Amino acid sequence: MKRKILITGANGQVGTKLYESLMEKGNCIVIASDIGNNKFNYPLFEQIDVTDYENLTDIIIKHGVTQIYHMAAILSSNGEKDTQLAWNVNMNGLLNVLEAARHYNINKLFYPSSIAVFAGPYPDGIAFQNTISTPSTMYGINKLAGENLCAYYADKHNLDIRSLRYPGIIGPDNNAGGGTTDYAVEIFHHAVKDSYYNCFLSAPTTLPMIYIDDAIRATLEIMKAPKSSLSIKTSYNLAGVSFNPFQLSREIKKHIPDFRISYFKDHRQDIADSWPQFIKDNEARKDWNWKPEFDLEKMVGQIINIILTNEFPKNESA
Ligand code: VAH
Repeated sequence: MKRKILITGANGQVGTKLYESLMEKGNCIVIASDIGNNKFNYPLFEQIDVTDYENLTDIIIKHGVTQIYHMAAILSSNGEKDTQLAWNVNMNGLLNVLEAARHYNINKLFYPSSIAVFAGPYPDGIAFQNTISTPSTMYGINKLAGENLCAYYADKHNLDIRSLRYPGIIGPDNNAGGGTTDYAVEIFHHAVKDSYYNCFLSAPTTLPMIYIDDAIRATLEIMKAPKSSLSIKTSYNLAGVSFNPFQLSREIKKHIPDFRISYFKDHRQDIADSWPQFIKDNEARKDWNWKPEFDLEKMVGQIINIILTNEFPKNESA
């Protein structure tokens, strides 16, 4: 029988790409959902507010959902602007998804965590899988609590829940929103359009990042991995490539020589300063053979090429 997959937050940066990749893989029916409207004209779409349990379960029953990728969240920057909203969506929304999973036989669930669960400073800026974390943003607190809530439900209710601590996700679609790492998405569209970008983080702010194709592949790989091979019950560290705005701008200049960048820090600098610069993902590499394919040079080349050839389908202008 075909898997019936529900994606919450399908209008988001990761949700849109996840939908495409699942459809490409085939042999499944994918229901896109979001609190917003069907802005990407998904063939199968439902408007879901994950904080509304009845709304969520009505859709799960209607479509006979068997798997959920729970991507709906309020990210780090927006979470600091409205902590009540962040708690409600990130915690009550997750609780609703977990309760629905146990009551409606969802046989596999993906929960996106984040390197935001860490708050340094760390020796050499490195966070390991079991580094003690005391997150200093509402989003990071939510994601760390969410990891443990998922582990609790997996244990108490025999749910199969897989989770990754995503770094900052970078791709050609200009639809990142509300995050601290959004600069590394916006910069490309400004570079192509104006050859100039005013960055809200300082030049040397190194953060763990990952190209969206790597992030999606990691997601599908961990969902496919044999459960017996997974030793981490909360969420796996995932590393792509770490870089800072200066290094990114230097790589962009190889493609757009007259590109200029200026730096004007805003509230997101404090958030970025609380995060590690580097992630060790040894457990992901050991348990399910994770390995990133995109370094900074390959990532920048691919993104600029896609933007210049206008292949990106889901963008407002920069
Ligand atoms: C954010 N893009 O900036 C997200 C991510 C590690 C960063 O969690 O909030």
